[in-house]
Amino acid sequence: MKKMYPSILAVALFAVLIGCHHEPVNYLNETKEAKDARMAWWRDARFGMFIHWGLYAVPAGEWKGETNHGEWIRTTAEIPIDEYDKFREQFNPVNYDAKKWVKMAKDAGMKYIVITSKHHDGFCLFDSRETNFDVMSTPFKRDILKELSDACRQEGIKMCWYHSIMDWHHPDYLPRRGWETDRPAEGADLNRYIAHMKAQLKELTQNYGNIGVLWFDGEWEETWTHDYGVDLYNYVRNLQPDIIINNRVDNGRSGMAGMTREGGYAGDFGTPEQEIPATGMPGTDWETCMTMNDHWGYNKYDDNWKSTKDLIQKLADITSKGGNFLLNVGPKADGTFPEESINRLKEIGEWMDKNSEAIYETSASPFAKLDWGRCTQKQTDTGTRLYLHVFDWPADAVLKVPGIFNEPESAYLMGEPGKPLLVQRNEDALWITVPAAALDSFNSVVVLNIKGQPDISFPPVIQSDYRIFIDFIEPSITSSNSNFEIRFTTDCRMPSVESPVFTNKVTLTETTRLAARCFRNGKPASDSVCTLFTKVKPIPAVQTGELRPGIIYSYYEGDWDSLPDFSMLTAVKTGMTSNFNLSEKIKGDHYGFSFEGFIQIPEDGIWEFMTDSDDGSRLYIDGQLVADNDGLHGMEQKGGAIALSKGFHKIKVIFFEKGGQDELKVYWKGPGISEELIAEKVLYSNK
Ligand code: FHN
Repeated sequence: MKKMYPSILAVALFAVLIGCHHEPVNYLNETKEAKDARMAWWRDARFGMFIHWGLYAVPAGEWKGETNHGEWIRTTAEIPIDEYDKFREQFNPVNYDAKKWVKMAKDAGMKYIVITSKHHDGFCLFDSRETNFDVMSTPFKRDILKELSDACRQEGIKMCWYHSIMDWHHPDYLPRRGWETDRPAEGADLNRYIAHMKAQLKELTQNYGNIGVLWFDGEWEETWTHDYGVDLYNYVRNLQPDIIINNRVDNGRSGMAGMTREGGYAGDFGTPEQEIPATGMPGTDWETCMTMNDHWGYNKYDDNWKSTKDLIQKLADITSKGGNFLLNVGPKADGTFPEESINRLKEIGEWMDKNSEAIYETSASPFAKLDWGRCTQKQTDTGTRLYLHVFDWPADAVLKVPGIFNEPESAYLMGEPGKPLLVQRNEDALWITVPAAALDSFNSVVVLNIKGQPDISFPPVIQSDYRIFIDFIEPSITSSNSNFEIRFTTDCRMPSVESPVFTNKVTLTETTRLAARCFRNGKPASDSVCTLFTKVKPIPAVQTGELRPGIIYSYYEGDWDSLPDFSMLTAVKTGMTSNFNLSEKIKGDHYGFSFEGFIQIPEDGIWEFMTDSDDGSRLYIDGQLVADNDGLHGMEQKGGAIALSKGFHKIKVIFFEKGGQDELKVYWKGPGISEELIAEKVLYSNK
């Protein structure tokens, strides 16, 4: 039988196929060097534009008379899917001009744009082969993301996508919304949805040129697992190896604080939302995303706009902590930005035109805290350039930079290197003589060049469990430099070389304003720090009348972004419950509780109470607010302390849930009790 040899074409095709097939790479094993190279442009950029745009711009926040909706309107207004889909017929942004959008971002000093390719509602702003629920099924019939990515490429702006894992439209996504009786989940297959999502992500990373960041969101529902997260991270990286992916691809994010928990979760940077971390986090990449008003998607009634001054100072604050700032615009249904957004972008751009050197390619401040503003820094050939962002211009025209031991090389106002400012050493500080009037009403940058790497000493840290005490309190005072001597005063005056030395404790028996400062070789070596400790009397136990186990709950329903005044609302139902739990809820979102009763305090002392909740909560003892954990957020714990006498005290906890995960835990801690959930056995009511 004739030996059949494959044609050369067949062999070549086979070779190509073999050559194209490569084992997927597990990028979680990426080296630090490789990640640093990939993240470099993003770390240098510091400032980007977030854009939330979609069908929700059509109702613009309003539905049946309610006007506080945003991009969540399909859920917050419980709009049945067929009714929501009708917005497609009205989506015709005839004034959309991608080049204008990109120019506004670029002129504002933004280096990248992250736009919602698909938000939770499932509508796609791009021409997707995988669905008809996209812009091509609207009267507009143009691929919005194609036009935007082309404009970005022309202007040297990085194009990035926000893509929601949670999808309220695709029949295979699970879970359904609690209120969605019109969409049974029978037959839904989450893995089939994930295959659909991956197919769209392939379109988004293959059809629109190089994409800078994939900004995932909607990862918090119980169906989205760590395994799915790691798989999706690697899937996208294998599509475009140099892409950057946020930590919402996986489920390791710690609520709205946004950082990634320990445990090998995927994601290249943390995503604090609507908040800025209190301090920098060396070695951690993070980006704060924030709205200009109170909504991500356009709401025509929302006029609670942040001022340009506030936004510029937030940019400096974030950059001084080593983070990026992703500032949001919610375009209108006609394709234009709200005027208020345009104006703020323009004013930010005017500031950036003069000061962007103090933002781009900078690293975090070497100082712990500066009373008058912030600091960013860059390395120079001979040392370090410090950019001093002065929010509060010194009335005496002397800018005091504390705790710095470097020799100054020069100082000048940003943009005026030819006009040197006088720099003098005064103990641990460098004093810079500046003009009487601030350079900029929002944020004036003074440049200080110093020799070598920053040699900064932080003020001491005054520590104690509480700031209140009954009989006495013994705060500790520590310094980051063990060679320093710590001296203190008890009236908040700046400690001097004559002040007493702190050895291992100081006992306070009266209300005291404790100040501390570091000294080196008998000379001041840092700024000072001052903390108030207050002597208090325990609140006497209350008269309760006859008690029985359990507390009273009142259950409410409504759409809130923060805790309402439940006393002004009518409860859907009330009753007795054994503890602070949500078991009596009727709906899965848009509800709230008020719990009231008495707690039995076993002995006199300082008692700490904490709530850990998603969304907001507050705790009161005898009518006094002790734990304030209000707001829209993931699980977050906040607490406070109060002095109580042994016996019964009133306790009240209020809680609200808007949407997504919901949970409430209430803890206490006190003499003989380490932090634990408040047990049923100490809760009573007299009704
Ligand atoms: O639910 C979304 C919300 O609509 C918005 O997209 C923000 C922006 O990061 N992320 C989620 C809320 O945390």
